[in-house]
Amino acid sequence: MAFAVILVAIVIISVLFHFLSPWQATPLASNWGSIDTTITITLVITGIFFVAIVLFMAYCVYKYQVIPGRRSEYKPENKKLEWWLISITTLAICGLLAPGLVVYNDFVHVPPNAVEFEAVGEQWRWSYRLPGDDKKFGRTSVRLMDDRNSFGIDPDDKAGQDDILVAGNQMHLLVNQPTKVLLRSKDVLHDFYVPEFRAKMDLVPGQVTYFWFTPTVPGTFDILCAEYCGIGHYNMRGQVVVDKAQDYEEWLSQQITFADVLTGGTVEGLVEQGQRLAASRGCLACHSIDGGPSLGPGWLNLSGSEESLIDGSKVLVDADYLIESIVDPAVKLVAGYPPVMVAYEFSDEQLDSLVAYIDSLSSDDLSQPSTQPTED
Ligand SMILES: [Cu+2]
Repeated sequence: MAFAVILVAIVIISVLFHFLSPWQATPLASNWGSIDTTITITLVITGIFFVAIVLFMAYCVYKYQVIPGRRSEYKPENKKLEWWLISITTLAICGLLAPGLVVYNDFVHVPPNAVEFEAVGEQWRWSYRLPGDDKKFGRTSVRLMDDRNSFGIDPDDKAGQDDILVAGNQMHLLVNQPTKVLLRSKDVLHDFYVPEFRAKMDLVPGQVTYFWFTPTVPGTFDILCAEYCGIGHYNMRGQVVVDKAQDYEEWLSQQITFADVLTGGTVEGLVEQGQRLAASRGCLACHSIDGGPSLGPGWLNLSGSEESLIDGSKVLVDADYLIESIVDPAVKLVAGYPPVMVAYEFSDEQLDSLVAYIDSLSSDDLSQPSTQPTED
């Protein structure tokens, strides 16, 4: 009897939790209301089955409890009951599968007026490319990837010259513009997910995957990696900023093309070089620059401070210490952080630029005024 009561209580609490829970989906900001409908259909069908099966169990536990002297009946087959069960289950499974197939068909059939952008994932950051005026992406190859060409664009392909390479982890999109996103991974499986758009797709090394959506609400939305991809996975965040036309054009005019990068048209100082390097080599996945929590020591006001090491000693953070920590991170381990950083290989010039960038994030550093990263 007690077990039957517990089963009924589980049903009541589950249903109440579903309706009263504060963890509901965020407001929809794309055209994919049909994905919400599919999820609702799935929840209703599985919900009805859950309630019916658990209540039936409770009924049986109560009705058929052990009574001395009562014997169970032997009924090897019940054709009528079997047909009922097969029919209802078949209908329910069709109801679960069919709407998903219809919506997925829409999801991968891109409308002809869609514009394209590319999102590239790697441990543990996002970067983005636009096709430029010719609306065609340049060819890419993993063999061509290096610090200056992190997308691996073929310099001999004319279509790649005007490709726009977005600096930083923020991508801007035009509101109400159907948009196709092409996805590439440089290392392991990742997954591009913007919860407000309801849309997500895996990034598979060696393949280009895609889907489309129309952002319908201006604003800033987080891009999450929704496929576990290593220790920095939780921090693999990007942002989509959905702009109205004027803001979008203004942002677009500030971006650089692949040709600019090739010709060194954007002459950058040591700090800017370090900032680009830190972003392109994934340093910022584990080192915050805004004082927020991170997997490794944050870089805000790091230079000139004192760090406590795991052996209890202290060390002054200067250029020598920073360089040593980059090329041989196991030598001096800072207390309170897991020893997960691997050794990095950089040229002397690159190391100097990284140190200059870290220095520039310290407020008492007077030699590099106004070089804070302009992230908004
Ligand atoms: Cu990832």
